[in-house]
Amino acid sequence: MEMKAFSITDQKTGSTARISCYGATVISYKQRGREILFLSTKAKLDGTKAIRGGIPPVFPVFGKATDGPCKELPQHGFARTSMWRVIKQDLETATLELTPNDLSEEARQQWSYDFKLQYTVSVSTDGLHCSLAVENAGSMPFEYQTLLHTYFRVEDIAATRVIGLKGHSFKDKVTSKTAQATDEELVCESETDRVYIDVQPDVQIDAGSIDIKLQRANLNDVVVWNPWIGCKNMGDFGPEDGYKNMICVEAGAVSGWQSLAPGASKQHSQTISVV
Ligand code: TA6
Repeated sequence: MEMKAFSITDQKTGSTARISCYGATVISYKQRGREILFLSTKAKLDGTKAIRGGIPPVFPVFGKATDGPCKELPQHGFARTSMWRVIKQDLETATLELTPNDLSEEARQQWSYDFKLQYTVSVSTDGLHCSLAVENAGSMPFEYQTLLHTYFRVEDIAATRVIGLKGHSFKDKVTSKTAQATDEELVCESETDRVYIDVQPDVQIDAGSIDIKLQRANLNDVVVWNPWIGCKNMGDFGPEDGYKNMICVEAGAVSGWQSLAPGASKQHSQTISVV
């Protein structure tokens, strides 16, 4: 059974976003009727697995930690696989909340800090705005990583260019090497999985008939991922050649750790607009 989901609509442009409470995942963003996000045809929307597509938020760890306080957690943490509560909603904006009480017993044991996450999604003439506020609600300091794992829908991956990464160093998770981006633009031509570090605030995705601008605040890193033909081996990835029609360009704070003292909070956000 599909988990609870709801839509918000920009009253001026008619742009809409649909959000699943499971994983606070934006599963669709239509700007002037055109779908901007990729959602796998085999995505599980029933709460049995993180949603493959849209914008699953990653917290408190990016990838799989091999040591430290996140080491018991599954890849990408628990935010994308927990049921969030809607605490505020109007026509154009919604805020969802997650606290330890909302977590599974297992997740609570794996990461036992006291926290409050508030995730606000809004649609406006500026685009789709997603903002995550992280609060330390406990008496122990903690560290975390976070990322908005955005799957963009593109017409043709071969004609898709990511612009704005030149000059930045990146960790290549395919080759396990670190390098400096020397090209003006990145075109995926095989499996791509790179973490660009400390990138200037705006990157652009030129995808043929559509240009997307991704603006970030307090999400200094940019991850670019395309599984290429490897997507055939992913049980929830469809269609089989769907890698040709998607690119993940993910705004994150993932190359280091964010520290939060008791009572402190931080805000991380991105705006997606079609230019
Ligand atoms: O953000 C890129 C990445 O971490 C890749 O390494 C890749 O495996 C991907 O996310 C998908 O991860 P998932 O856990 O959703 O299968």
